[in-house]
Amino acid sequence: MNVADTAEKIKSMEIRGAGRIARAAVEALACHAEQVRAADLSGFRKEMHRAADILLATRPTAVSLPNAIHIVMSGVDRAGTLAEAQEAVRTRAAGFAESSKNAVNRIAEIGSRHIPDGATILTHCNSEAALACIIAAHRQGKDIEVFATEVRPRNQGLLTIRTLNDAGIKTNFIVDSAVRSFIGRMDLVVTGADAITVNGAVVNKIGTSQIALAAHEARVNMVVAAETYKFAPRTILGELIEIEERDTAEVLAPEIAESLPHVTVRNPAFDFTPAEYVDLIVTEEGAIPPEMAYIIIREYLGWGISEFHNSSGINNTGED
Ligand code: RUB
Repeated sequence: MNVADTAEKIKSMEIRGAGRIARAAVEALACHAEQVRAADLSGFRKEMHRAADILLATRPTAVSLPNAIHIVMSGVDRAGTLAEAQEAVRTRAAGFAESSKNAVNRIAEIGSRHIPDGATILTHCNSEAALACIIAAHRQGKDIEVFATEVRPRNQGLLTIRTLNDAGIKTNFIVDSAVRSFIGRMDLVVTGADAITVNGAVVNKIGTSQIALAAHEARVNMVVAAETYKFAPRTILGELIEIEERDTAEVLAPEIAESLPHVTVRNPAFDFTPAEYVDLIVTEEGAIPPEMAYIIIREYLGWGISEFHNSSGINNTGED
């Protein structure tokens, strides 16, 4: 799919979820590289950066998006010839898509070991990585039951219960505000992540932090399933993860909102769960405590603090 269509679908959330957004973005870059008629390397770079910027501007929170684009664009920036740059986009985009799928499979394998036979699990939003763990545990023959939240305002819970139903997993569908009423019955909470900061805080769908708090109070383990490209390198420099505020019409019909001049509707799409409320992060490289986030950023994303010297952004680091 081309860059404009992909960007539109990401904005409108037809393509959503951090992993899927990242894969769609690199596929769009690969498609763009095929279509661009550039006379030379510098023209090609310019065109590719323009496309990357359009994709980067779609949604601000999921760090998988800039991380995936960085993987492809650093190949463009390092290439010595036009042909090398074109080849770099092809191989890096395909490589990212492949490793992203492998990462989810590996997370499923590792995460499912943390789900005991007979477990009741709460999940929130619609996370490919979290559901992969749950489905893998079910396929191993474990008798599990899931509680899935509705996820106001966009109701991603509907996607989750369809997937769980199709997998033949016993599932309960609850409104978001029912979490604390049921949390005492859970053995585990399993969610995904849009971003993980250097101090191990997990950014995920709005409501995740309330669930983590309820789980902490009830002494229920909170497990986050997240590929290493969900870790946010630039938080090493103190950069904050931007929490997307979406259209208020998702929350309240404009005609009602307009009739209430003293009411301001807010619609943040994500929140932060501090590391102290997260027991484990399951990555494709293994299950880690959130405090190990810096190591993941340095070892697996290849970004240490030195990466940032002479670097003003992902478009011009010139490094992998
Ligand atoms: C999706 C969401 C998911 C993470 C992880 O939010 O918060 O939990 O993106 O998903 P939205 P995955 O619906 O607003 O994109 O594991 O699939 O990457």
